[in-house]
Amino acid sequence: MINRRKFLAGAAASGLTMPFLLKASLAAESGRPLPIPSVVSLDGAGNSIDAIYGSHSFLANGKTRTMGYGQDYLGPVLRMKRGQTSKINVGNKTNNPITAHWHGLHVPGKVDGGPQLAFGPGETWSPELDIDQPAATLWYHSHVHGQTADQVYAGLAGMIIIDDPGAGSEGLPDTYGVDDIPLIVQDKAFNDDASLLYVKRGPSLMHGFRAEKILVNGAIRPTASVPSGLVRFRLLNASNARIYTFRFEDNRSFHQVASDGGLLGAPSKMSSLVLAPAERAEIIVDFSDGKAARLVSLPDANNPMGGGMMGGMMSRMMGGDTGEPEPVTSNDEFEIMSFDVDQQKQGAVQTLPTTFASAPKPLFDEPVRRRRFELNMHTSGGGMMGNMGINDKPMSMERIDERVRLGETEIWEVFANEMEHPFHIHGTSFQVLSHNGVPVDMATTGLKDVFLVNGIAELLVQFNKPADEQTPYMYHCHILEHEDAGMMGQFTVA
Ligand SMILES: [Cu+2]
Repeated sequence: MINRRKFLAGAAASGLTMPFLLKASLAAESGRPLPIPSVVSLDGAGNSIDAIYGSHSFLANGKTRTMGYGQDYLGPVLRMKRGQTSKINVGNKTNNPITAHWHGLHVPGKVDGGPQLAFGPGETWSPELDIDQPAATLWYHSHVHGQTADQVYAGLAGMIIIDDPGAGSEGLPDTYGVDDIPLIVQDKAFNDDASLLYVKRGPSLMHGFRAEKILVNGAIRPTASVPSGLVRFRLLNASNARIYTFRFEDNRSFHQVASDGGLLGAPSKMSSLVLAPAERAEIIVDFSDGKAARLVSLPDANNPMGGGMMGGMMSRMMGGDTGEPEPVTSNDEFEIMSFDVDQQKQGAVQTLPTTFASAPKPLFDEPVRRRRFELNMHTSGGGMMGNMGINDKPMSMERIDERVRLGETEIWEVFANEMEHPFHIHGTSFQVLSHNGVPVDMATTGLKDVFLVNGIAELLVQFNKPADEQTPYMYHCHILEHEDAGMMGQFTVA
């Protein structure tokens, strides 16, 4: 079988893509030092971040108009402490409604930042967030219905770190920016004038928008300098649609220590890691051998039209598709970023802990109910290019789809056919019971708030915070083009 990657490589060799000179000049964009986002600790009052338009230098030859929370592109890392109330004022200095949704945070619907909480230009939203969950890596992003994909792509997103003062560091590297490093991974495309290229039609609507340039913390394929020893990376897939399959080019193993909802009970050894949009994973990588390393990813084959040459050709014929990142390995993997080891800097942690006592435990009761969610690429009544939806209904801001009882445990069955969909639920963390009938081990998966469904997944859920009809929670596909096209529903908790 000729796969799409090889077809594209062939096309490049025959001169069908961009001219060589342009390509050579673009190479200078990569290899810049990894930017480390600034940190805002929300442990007092008076913290403000405004959503703004910015101008950001992604490329060597021009500035790009972007959006950000309090900065040109993306936002600061927000640190919140378990047991405290985080207060923040989010201003809107853009020309459109925005929100700030705290993805993964267990807070009531009225402060969750979902689509019903959109606020207009010139307005300020000041939620108070009671932090009541284990240490974890979360994120925040705008969530305006129909505009989420555009606004997140432009830069309205950032990382959240929940600290648990009662649990301490658990023996893990925890010096921010030194051996505890956020990695916000995204893909982008640019027009010739350096403006962001974004399309939401054709294949970029059907499989989600994927692009050829890989950014980490807002820099194209950067290089990080790391100490000799164990380094913790907080990986966040903040891409609109791309699913990554990460691996180190030298095949070194690493350990996953945390998932969406916080620490695993023990480190889980692996040599590759799949991360769907909105998922997080904390991994520990051993750099004590002093060797430089490169993080790569397999191409994303999640495509309703199937992979292979026909899929690629169909995509091109329909328009609205962009290029794929340039492969750098014989497996067609592309580069995410690289790492140099600073031998002068000895890492603070040299030995991996064996267990994590503060890892969240599943605290679910016997499930009292099952609900079924079928993710639809087309809903009936909408014609050939009809809206996407869930249970044959496109998202409506005027309709409450489900009513859940506070504190009751349920099983949610999520069905995804045609392609894989990362299913996200607001307001809680859930346990994955099974995927296509095969039990899923929580020891390796952890508590989740996004799960990449390919077939049938059973999720054990319980909601312990309320959400009323005015400010319901959402469940939705986190391929943002699908979400905006209607693959989302609203539910109350009371
Ligand atoms: Cu989807």
